[in-house]
Formats: sequence, C-alpha cells, structure tokens
Amino acid sequence: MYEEMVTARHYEERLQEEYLEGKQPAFDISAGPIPGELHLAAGHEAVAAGVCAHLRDDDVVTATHRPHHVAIAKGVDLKRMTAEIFGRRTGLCKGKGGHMHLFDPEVNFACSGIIAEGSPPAVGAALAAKKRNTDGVAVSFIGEGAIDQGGFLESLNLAAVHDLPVVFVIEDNDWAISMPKERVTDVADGSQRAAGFDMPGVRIDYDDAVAVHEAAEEAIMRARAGNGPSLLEVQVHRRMGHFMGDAEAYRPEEDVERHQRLDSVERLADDLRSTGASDDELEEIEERARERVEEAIAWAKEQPEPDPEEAYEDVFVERGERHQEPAAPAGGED
Ligand SMILES: Cc1ncc(C[n+]2csc(CCOP(=O)(O)OP(=O)(O)O)c2C)c(N)n1
Ligand SMILES: [Mg+2]
Repeated sequence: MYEEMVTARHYEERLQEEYLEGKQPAFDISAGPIPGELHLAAGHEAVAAGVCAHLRDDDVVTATHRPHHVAIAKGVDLKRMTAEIFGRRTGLCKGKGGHMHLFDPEVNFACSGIIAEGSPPAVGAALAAKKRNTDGVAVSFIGEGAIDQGGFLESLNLAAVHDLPVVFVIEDNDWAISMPKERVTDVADGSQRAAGFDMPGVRIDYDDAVAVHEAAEEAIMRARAGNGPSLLEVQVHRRMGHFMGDAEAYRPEEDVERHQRLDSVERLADDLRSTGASDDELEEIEERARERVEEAIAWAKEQPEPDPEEAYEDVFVERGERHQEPAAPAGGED
C-alpha cells in the first residue's frame, strides 16, 4: 500500500510540473504536453490503496474525474495511462479520452468526467458477476459532491434490492469544485445514506490507509461471499486545487494548510517505522516508485500523437453513414 501511495503522490506532483509547461504566463488550457483539464488526487491516496488491496484483476472498479490514484492502485498499466493523459496514440484510449476517460479492460478499470456516472455501471458489473455465479465484486468510487445525484441513489437501491456484490466508496474531500460540503448536504456523514437502503455504512474520519484497509476488507469480503452491498465513506484531503489552474480564491488559507498537514502518506510511513520498517527500506520503496513514474512519463512523451484522421475511428457511426438518405419506404409516396 505504501508503494502505491508514494507512486500516486509522486505521479501527481510530476504531472503538475508537466502540465504547466507551455501554459504560462497567461493560462492556456490547450497548450503544452497535457492539453485539457487535469484533476489531481494528491491527498486521496489512502482510500485507493486501502480498498484496492482487496481486489483482483477480474473485479471491476469505476472511478471519478479524479482517477489516477485509484487507477494506480487497481493496477492499470502506468505507461499506457500516461500516454493517454499526454494524448498519444498508444494510450489506453488511443489518446482520445484524456485523463478523465481511462479504460483498461485488462484490469477492469473505468472512469468518467461525469460525476456519479460510475455507479450504475458498477451495479451492472455486480449483476453480471452474480448472474455468472462468480465471486467477482465491483467498487464504485464517487466524490462527496456527487452523493445527491440520482444515478448514485438509484444504484444504492438496485444494489440493495438485488443483493449485488458492490461496494460504494465516497471520497469526502470537503469540496465540490468551489462548493463546501455543508452547502450541498445536511448529512455530514455520507455513510448514513446506507441506512435508507438497509445496507451497512461506515465512515472513516481520517484517511488512515490501515483503517481503510480494515473497513474495505469487511465490505468486499461481504460482497464476495454473496451477502450484498455496502457503503464506505472516507475523509480524504484535497491538497491541490479542484483542477490545475484553479486559483482557489474561494478557499480559506487555513483550509488549504489543514488539508496539507493531514498527510496520509506520512502517516503510513510513521506507522511502518513504528512497526519496524527502517528508513532505508522506505527510501528504497520511494526510489522504486519515482523510477516507475519517470519511466512512464519518459515513455509517454516518446509516443506518437494520433493522426487527425483517427478521430473518425472507434465511433458509433462511421464517417459518411449519418449523411445517407434513409431508404425510401417500399410501396407508395407517403
Ligand atoms: C453530472 C455532472 N454535473 C456537473 C459536473 C461538473 N463537475 C465536475 S467535478 C464537480 C464536483 C465534484 O465534486 P466531488 O464529487 O466532491 O469530487 P471532487 O472533485 O471533490 O473529487 C462538478 C460539479 C459534472 N462533471 N457532471
Ligand atoms: Mg469532493
């Protein structure tokens, strides 16, 4: 878990640097090696590592518009993921999806820029596992800002009614873009929603990877054993802006400081030291993580960009099809 968390943190810090290249002095979102929006998840690592530690490649995960830490913990190919973020042809989606649309069928990972979009597909995957009589499970990650979306609430209901092997995980970072949580919902503890659907709900008030690991184990084993869904909410920390380029004028300085002080990576390092890990061992893990990230970024940057013509490939309607006149109905003018 520590290695995955350190990899995810370093990855976000390196993407932050890469992203800013060419976008200054006036912020130009389309310039530089990473065009478009970029939502970084530094401060969210513990929830991904603690939950995904219990998952197999055949289990399904759907993540949010802030997906990198979850993708890394689920075992998504880091090189192809990075190529996707850099818009390259060898990326997971041939460079057409970008950082919010990473799909890796090898490890059954998907994410979306539409909030709460991942919950219904996760329920579908859980239904498929149940019908096929496997012990596969699905996990749907969503932000606390998405817990009032109809798709999420309907998913909770369907999962409960059909006893499906799915775990819903809320990443509560207190903010939905510039909107503080208390202005969106009167339910401070999102896991209380579980009671309305007669499923277990647990909230972890601090992003302790070990506490997440324990709670997730119970939820995932419950699902795997055929005992139905559950809901887990974990307090995480948004160490950076909502997206790159967010000046965060709406956010009090103390809030930023508090979110940066409560660092789950350092917390886990302290836990590991207190149970006997040496500084050298931790440094070795960190070095390995850094190397992996650098290798993925260097590889991605060498990859070819897609040809503009490729925009017309892998679409539902082939070029030209939509302009064809419908065939005249047989028999008669009307
Ligand atoms: C259905 C839908 N409505 C609005 C948006 C615009 N939007 C993008 S991120 C976001 C806030 C998400 O907050 P949260 O779910 O807490 O996730 P966080 O960004 O904090 O990780 C919104 C409203 C969207 N992407 N999809
Ligand atoms: Mg949020």
